[in-house]
Amino acid sequence: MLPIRFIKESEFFSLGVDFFTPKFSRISAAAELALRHILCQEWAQTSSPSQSFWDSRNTLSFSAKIGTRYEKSILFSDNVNQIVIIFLVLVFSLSGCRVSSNKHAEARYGYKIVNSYPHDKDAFTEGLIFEDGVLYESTGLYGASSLRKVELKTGAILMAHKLQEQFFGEGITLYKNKIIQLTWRSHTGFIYNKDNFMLIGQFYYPFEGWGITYDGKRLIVSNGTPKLHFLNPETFKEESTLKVYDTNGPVNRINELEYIRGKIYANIWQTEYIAEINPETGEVSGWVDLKGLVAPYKHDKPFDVLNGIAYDKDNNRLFVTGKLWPRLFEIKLVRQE
Ligand SMILES: [Ca+2]
Repeated sequence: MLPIRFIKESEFFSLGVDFFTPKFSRISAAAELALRHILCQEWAQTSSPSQSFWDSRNTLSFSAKIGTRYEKSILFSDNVNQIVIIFLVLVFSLSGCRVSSNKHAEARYGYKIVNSYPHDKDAFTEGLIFEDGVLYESTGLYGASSLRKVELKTGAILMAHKLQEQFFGEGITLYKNKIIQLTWRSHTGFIYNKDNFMLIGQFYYPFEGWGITYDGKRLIVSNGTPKLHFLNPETFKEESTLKVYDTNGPVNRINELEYIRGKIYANIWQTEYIAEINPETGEVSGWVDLKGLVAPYKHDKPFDVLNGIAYDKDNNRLFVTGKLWPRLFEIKLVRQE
């Protein structure tokens, strides 16, 4: 079972709440969780956003289709917490749904380790790609961010470019002969010549930068929310967005990305899961569970999270690693029943 994901303000819109009032931000954690369950349940049943809103007088209106039943409720209250709890009771008494309902419509994958290779245990891995027999890696943290060319078999750093201290390196991808690198909160992307890491340009984007990949037409950027941004690779203008969801609702904390044979693979920050995403619909078609991958390896400080997916398209090899991990793994996905 996947961990419960809590709502943040930025998620409210993606959950189908049309209007947001400051009052709403002050609801208790318990009420927040209850609301999330309502919306996720409804989302799972209808695969379309609910119609709900809070107006300026602190009134909640919510329309929900639960299974084959359709109910519209308009509730008034001065107490937002109370509204949410009342509504929770109302919805579940009408529908007979259980909050803990957890369908597993997505494919489930485990893994088999094919090979493992040394990885710089001081590399706070934020981006990873494979091209022409070598890895390219982006590392984060202020003052330690870099772009690297790395030999697969030895983990040796063949070439490196250090970012200025005010930049926190994030995802990278390859477009033509250029490496494009995101930064976390600087709204700045860098464009390098792949062969010599010469900086040949930079661009602006109005959201946080987490992961990036390229589908052959557009850059796909994650920002830690369920929303993916599709950018023109020449102009960096946004062409569309896509909301990612599974049967439990929107999938938050989407991090490092890799486009592999028509699907987007995404690390989910602070979990040991990779989501396999349909780029047309945003639907998660599979979950890869990588629990235990790095556990056998000793380290002088705690490992950070799984992060970094690279694909060798010529040899159909899949590589994964993590932040401060001492190993990088070639794995095969194993379908589970
Ligand atoms: Ca990647």
